Amino acid sequence: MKYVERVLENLKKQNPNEPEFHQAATEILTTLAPVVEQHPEYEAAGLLERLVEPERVIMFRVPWVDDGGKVRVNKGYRVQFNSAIGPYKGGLRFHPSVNLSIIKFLGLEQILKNSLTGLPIGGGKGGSDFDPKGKSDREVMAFCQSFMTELYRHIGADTDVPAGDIGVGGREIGYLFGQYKRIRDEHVGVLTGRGLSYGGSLVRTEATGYGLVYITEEALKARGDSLKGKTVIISGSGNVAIYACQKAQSLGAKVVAMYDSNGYIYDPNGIKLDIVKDIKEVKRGRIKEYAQRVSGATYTEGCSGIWNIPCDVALPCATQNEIDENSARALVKNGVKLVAEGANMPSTLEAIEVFQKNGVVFLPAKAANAGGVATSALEMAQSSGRMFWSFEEVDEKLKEIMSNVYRNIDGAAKEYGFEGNYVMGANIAGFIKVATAMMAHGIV
Ligand code: NDP
Ligand code: 2IT
Repeated sequence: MKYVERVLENLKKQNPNEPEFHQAATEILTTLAPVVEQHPEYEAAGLLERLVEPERVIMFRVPWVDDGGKVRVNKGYRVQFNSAIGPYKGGLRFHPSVNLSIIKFLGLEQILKNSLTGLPIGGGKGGSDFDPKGKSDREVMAFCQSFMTELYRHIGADTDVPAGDIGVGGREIGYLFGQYKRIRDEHVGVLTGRGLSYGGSLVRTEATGYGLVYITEEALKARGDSLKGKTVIISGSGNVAIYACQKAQSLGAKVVAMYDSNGYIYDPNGIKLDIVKDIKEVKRGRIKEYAQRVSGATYTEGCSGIWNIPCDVALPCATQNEIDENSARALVKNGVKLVAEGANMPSTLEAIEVFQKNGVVFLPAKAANAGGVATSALEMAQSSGRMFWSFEEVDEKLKEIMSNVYRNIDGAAKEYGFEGNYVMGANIAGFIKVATAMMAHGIV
């Protein structure tokens, strides 16, 4: 049996009941075969076995008191996956579906994504099964303070730097930072996505969505095309979706549909983003309200129907496995030209195959959404340098990073004989830097 197959089989045996982790590992390991065949020293050094085993997994109890005086207990996680090229870096997700499998798939993806940014950041991820939806600000604060009261001992500006992800935005980062600072008596860059008044970076809020659209435009440009005049579908209506929509619109695309976890809106005249922002960012409400406020727009209960809407470009920006094989077939049938993943692992393995077999340009998450964590690394740089860069400066760096990511994944795909296969290109290009660093460090 080949090295990658053996490692994958062992991983499944040693980590049963972790389907999302198996899925991410399968996608990554199967594409690395051509590289490890060229480098027999990797197998001798047990490199892949070490890559797929987190350096450290922290699980903890998070007790807090709700507004009714009732004691609640949630699970807290931080998976410190790989620190070969820099301190652990990756978001925290607060969502009722969070479990160890989900945090491990996100952490594994993060290692290669962070490597692709070209910046010195290792891979980590964390979170909780806490659901911020419907909670008061005081309840969210109580939860965040309790979460940080355990987490603080495991993180640090040069050790592990968490940030946001699903359910963790500016409000949560503020409460988490406040508690860290109180316990440690240190005002340092221990979290990114901080507010601008206490060490945050301009563009971090917009970065993932903007970066996604920058790399999309880059891929279209390489094909003599652009987003101008394209019909676009964006799933989700959170941080990534909103700023992807804003940038796509500013480049002349027409975004016609978005969703939240209850259902989707379709607006053939083009989404009015200020209304989505008011509903989702200001009121923390439901996207359904959009159809009541905008004439000509419709709301449909349930999410998967969104992929039946004809479009040129699809930007899944909500969550894992939101595009399955059938949804991918519907997109292809309706003539989709490009799919770029704003969310982490939004396409199933079967969906990716459908896109690739039908000539759809497919930009995988670890490349396409790397702009968020890249800008987090720029926030870290500003923190340690005690500097503050202008919006234009950060945005320019983000653009350059995304263009380099595209060039690297395109180049790696070509070099290994898989031109246009950006899953191969992204995994290989991300892996090589991490592997080189791990080999230099010896067996650790
Ligand atoms: P937000 O919490 O801001 O938004 C998440 C959006 O996705 C919401 O509209 C939410 O709907 C929807 N959603 C969440 N879970 C589901 C589900 N199970 N089914 C349908 N819809 C769902 O998160 P972000 O925008 O930050 O993150 C979105 C994706 O992007 C995630 O996959 C995340 O890992 C990834 N990502 C985020 C980065 C960042 O910088 N924030 C960076 C790179 C990737 P509702 O409002 O109903 O909950
Ligand atoms: O998935 C991701 O890359 C993020 N949620 C952002 C992580 C970060 O550290 O900015």
